[in-house]
Amino acid sequence: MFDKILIANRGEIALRVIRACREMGIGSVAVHSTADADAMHVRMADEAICIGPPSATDSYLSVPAIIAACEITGAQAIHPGYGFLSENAKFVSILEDHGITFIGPTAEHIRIMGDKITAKDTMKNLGVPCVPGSDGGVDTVADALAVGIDFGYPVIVKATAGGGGRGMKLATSAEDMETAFRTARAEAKAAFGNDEVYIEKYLGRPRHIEIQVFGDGKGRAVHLGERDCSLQRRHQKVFEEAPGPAIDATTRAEIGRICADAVARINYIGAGTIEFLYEDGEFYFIEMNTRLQVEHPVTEAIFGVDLVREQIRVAAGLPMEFNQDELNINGHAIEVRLNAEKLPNFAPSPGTITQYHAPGGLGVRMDSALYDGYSIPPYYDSLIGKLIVHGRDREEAIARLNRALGELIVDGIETTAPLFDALLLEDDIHSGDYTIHWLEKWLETNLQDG
Ligand code: MV4
Repeated sequence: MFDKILIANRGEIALRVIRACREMGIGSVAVHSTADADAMHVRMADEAICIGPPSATDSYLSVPAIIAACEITGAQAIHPGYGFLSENAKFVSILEDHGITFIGPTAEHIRIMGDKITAKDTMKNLGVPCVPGSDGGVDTVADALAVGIDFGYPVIVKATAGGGGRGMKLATSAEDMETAFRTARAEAKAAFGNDEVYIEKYLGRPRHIEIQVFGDGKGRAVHLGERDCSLQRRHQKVFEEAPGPAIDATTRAEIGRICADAVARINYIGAGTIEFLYEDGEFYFIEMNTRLQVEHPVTEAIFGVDLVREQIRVAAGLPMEFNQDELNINGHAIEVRLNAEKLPNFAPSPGTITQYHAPGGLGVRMDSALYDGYSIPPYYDSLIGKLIVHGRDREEAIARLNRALGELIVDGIETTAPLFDALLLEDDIHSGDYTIHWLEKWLETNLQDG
């Protein structure tokens, strides 16, 4: 096992990894920008090193600075958290050259899943159901129009280098296609330096269901069920739950098995998430994320596993601590994301926290790096905390969420907490009856969202 792990991240996820290290008797090294000198992850880690100025490009994304920090502190492994360098294949191969272990998948797996055409082709060949559409990339308007005829409109043109909603264009009819195709290509070229696009049948009212998988890198893999992350605003998730209100045990076992088998066959190592659109009882693969996700705690809550601990174990060559038949769901969990943003327009709201009180009690987990007097810097993501509740069933989880939101105090800045108070008044939230479009529609009518 490693003696010391460097955490190449900040905020709540850095604390999450430091906590796992401490429970495992592993030393932790925080890295930070000059803007984060007073951040909680710096205080909580065993050691801390300043790696650069406020701009993430020159600090949390600086590969030379992070490798130097490993060499100075003697850290043998790096946990990347999410975002920043977590899905950067180049970074992973550079670490290999330096004899530093990356706590995550191989550079090759990151590369495969980072290119959405290759990812889809790989998953299709592994028996994972995919959205009907073009066979690989589409190079010309004529080919795009042919795909439109084959699959029927509407279709969606997606950048292979995109993902997470970046670089997509809808074509509702053949008349739309040329513009959608050319715009998608031009935007992809500008945003990613890669203009390759592919085309899919557009699904009109799906849910976003993602399957948590975990591999040991040696041909064994399990699934930990699904999360329903349909409640999103501008491709940012705001409310996530597990299990999914629309998924029954048989359906879960079936898609879970397909996903676990697929990642086992490629010797995938560590945590991964296979994203699907789910409509009319069918799953359609869209993307795979090769990292620990923000919303991983809802899965941890219902399965009673520590995903970060397991990531560290398999990275050190140890086996996973569970088999598929030991993984049973206990109850229901919900996560809401607290952002330093002002409603109704979700404008960034950095500033100094004059008072912070985290909710507690049975079935409540607050993952946050806030503290009284902390100044939220304006340079990074606006996520300031995740409130995760767990109950014996969905109804109890919702009651607990309502109760915990009542205990939460974050003064000095604006947060998205009031959004959740309002959502909990909605019948559709109580019944679990929502698709990927529910939240945006609700915001239009309820928050005069811009
Ligand atoms: C789609 C789709 C409908 N049909 N693909 C957006 C993010 C990216 N991961 C995939 N996305 C979508 N792909 C087909 N063939 C609708 C979306 C989509 C979406 C997906 C998940 C969660 C929220 C969303 C919001 C708008 C569009």
